[in-house]
Amino acid sequence: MRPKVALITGANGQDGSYLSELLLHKGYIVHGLVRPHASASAHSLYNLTLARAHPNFTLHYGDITDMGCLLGILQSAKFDEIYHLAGQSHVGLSFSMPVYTADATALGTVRLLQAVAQLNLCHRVRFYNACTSELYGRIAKGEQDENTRFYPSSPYASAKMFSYWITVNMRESYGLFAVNGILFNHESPRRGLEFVSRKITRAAAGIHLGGNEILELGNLDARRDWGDARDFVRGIHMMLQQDEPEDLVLATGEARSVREFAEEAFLSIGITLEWRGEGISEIGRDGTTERLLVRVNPDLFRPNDVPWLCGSARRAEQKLAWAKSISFEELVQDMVQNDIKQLKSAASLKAITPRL
Ligand code: GDR
Repeated sequence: MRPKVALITGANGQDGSYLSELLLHKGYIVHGLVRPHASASAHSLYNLTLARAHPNFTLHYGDITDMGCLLGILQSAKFDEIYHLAGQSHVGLSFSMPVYTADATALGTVRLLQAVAQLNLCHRVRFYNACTSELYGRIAKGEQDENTRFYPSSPYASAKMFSYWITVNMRESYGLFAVNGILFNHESPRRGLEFVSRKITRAAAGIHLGGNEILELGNLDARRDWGDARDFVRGIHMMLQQDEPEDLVLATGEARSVREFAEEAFLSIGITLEWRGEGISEIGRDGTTERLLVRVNPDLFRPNDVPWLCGSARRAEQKLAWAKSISFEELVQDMVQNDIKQLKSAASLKAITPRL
């Protein structure tokens, strides 16, 4: 039987790199689309290593804002599945780059879908669109699922809203097997350092190794449903194996605050944070030494932040037999331990380099 061929846009990101590995493991031929200037970032190294080491992985340099490039890639192989993960994915940054966010995240999706339609691939390929819990926005309360009202509260969420509906629209208009995965936050040791989870675990790791940094954070009270990216990537693949396309939520059903995330990360290295308000700052101290470890920086607050997100993945559990396998505590510990390892090897590299 011919192996399945998949295209992953944004293959250099956290999800793209795990998904590349998962599909290769399942015997797929995988093509990854990566922006040329993204290739220097740490997590894209996984893909560059893959590209060099795995005969079934092909790396394409290109951009989701370039229609010609998308048409060229879609014609370069007989794709069975397209996983569209590319876009500007930082919610905070989208407030200062709304036009670019719309171009990459909203128009990027319609460009790719239009390329699929133009090449008459609607009845050949299956299409996954990476959607987000941010669609529920600032009015979200209790648990959110596939039937909860959307209220996008950032340029990022508004762009994703468009990508959500254009995906539904292509499914209904042209019979494309297209699915929106509404994924709540999902983290891992490969998470970008610009997201709060990794920012926290990296700082905790540095402090554990004797660093004297102070971790600066924005809104400590925002609550998110934090799952593990490796669990979620399994779910993404399952979504394209459904008999009929259906948009599904992946989540853990547990909401924790940024403050709780920080507490858990520091606890994993034996530090209990004690929070004390001091003017506009809130300070977390190491209970034993009274050292200042965490400070609130008002500049890191977003113009509009989503206070609460907590998902119900009951439909995905039912339909796909998907289940999370990693707990919040295990995830945080894993991230901190990986950051400790990374920092140690970076330090040993630095120590070795001058002598080489
Ligand atoms: P989010 O993730 O916006 O939920 O989007 P992020 O980790 O950026 O923020 C989570 C919450 O933490 C608060 N916060 C901070 N955030 C960052 N980045 N840096 C800080 O210093 C900081 N301090 C507090 C934020 O205000 C927010 O409330 C992620 C992305 O991966 C999206 O692409 C994806 O769609 C959603 O998750 C699901």
